[in-house]
Amino acid sequence: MEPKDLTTRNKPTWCPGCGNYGMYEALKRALSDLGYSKEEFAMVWGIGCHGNGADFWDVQGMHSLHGRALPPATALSLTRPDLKVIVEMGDGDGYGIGLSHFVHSVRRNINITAIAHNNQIYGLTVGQASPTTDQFMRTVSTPGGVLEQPVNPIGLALAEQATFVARGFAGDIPHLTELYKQALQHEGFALVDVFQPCVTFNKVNTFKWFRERVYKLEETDWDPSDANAAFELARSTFHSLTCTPDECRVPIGVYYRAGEGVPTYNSAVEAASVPGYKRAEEPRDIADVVRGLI
Ligand SMILES: Cc1ncc(C[n+]2csc(CCOP(=O)(O)OP(=O)(O)O)c2C)c(N)n1
Ligand code: SF4
Ligand SMILES: [Mg+2]
Repeated sequence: MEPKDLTTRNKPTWCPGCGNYGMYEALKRALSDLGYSKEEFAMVWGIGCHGNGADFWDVQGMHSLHGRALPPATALSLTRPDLKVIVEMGDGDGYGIGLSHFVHSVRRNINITAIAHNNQIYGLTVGQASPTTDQFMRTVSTPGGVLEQPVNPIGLALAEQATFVARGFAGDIPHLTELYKQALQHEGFALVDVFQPCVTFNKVNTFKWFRERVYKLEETDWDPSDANAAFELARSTFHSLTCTPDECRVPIGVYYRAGEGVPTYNSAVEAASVPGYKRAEEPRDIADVVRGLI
């Protein structure tokens, strides 16, 4: 399967220069490089500009509701363990209305690769503040500037014992491709939060803004097996609206990868492999249970 085999005849409707192009190109390359066939994976999208990718990908899957990509993906992951399930979500979608699904999916360690198109704005609905918009940024919904601090998705995932957490940048397709490959090979919940500049509605966090600030963790002495260090990194490198390239550096790469053997929700459902878990001997009729209660 070549990257071009994953493309429908529909012409993408994204704005010229949108970060979604780079993100989807990287994912196509990653799937092709790993030798997937179309029968071996499925994709679930939320609603947003990122979600319009559903029209441009020739794959099996589902274009779900705003904020609700993870629940149907969870069902798919549990009922079709033979599939690699990939979720594409937006920052408004996955970290706003869908935040609880995100947190619970992480703590369950459900076997899903979740990719966040983090453009720090509501793109599709024309430029309102999202949960990851920089504090004090003016948007159409926050004319005086955003008052509250943004959600920190990397920190949040790590606080919930995530087993794979990475961050990418849509402006570096080869690097992002490698991150996707690692995430897709991970057994359990893998988060790849990707800075995806929205060239139309986010005039602050632009390609240039990120190019001046990103650096690659693997080019440092970073140890991705240290969850506490990853959490500290997520907190200390949280960028703000006004920080200069000297003041804030933005790490991209794998923040944390757990060692092998952490049970997934999928393996728990399969029982036995989780110490201490005991499956009910016989399935009980729900009517009997209710009768026992009254
Ligand atoms: C339940 C529900 N609430 C609100 C909307 C309207 N809506 C559609 S997309 C969107 C925000 C999109 O922002 P984001 O998730 O960041 O995606 P982007 O467009 O930036 O890729 C909203 C509020 C909706 N479709 N459904
Ligand atoms: S509005 Fe922003 S996120 Fe949406 S297609 Fe245009 S540039 Fe991309
Ligand atoms: Mg967005």
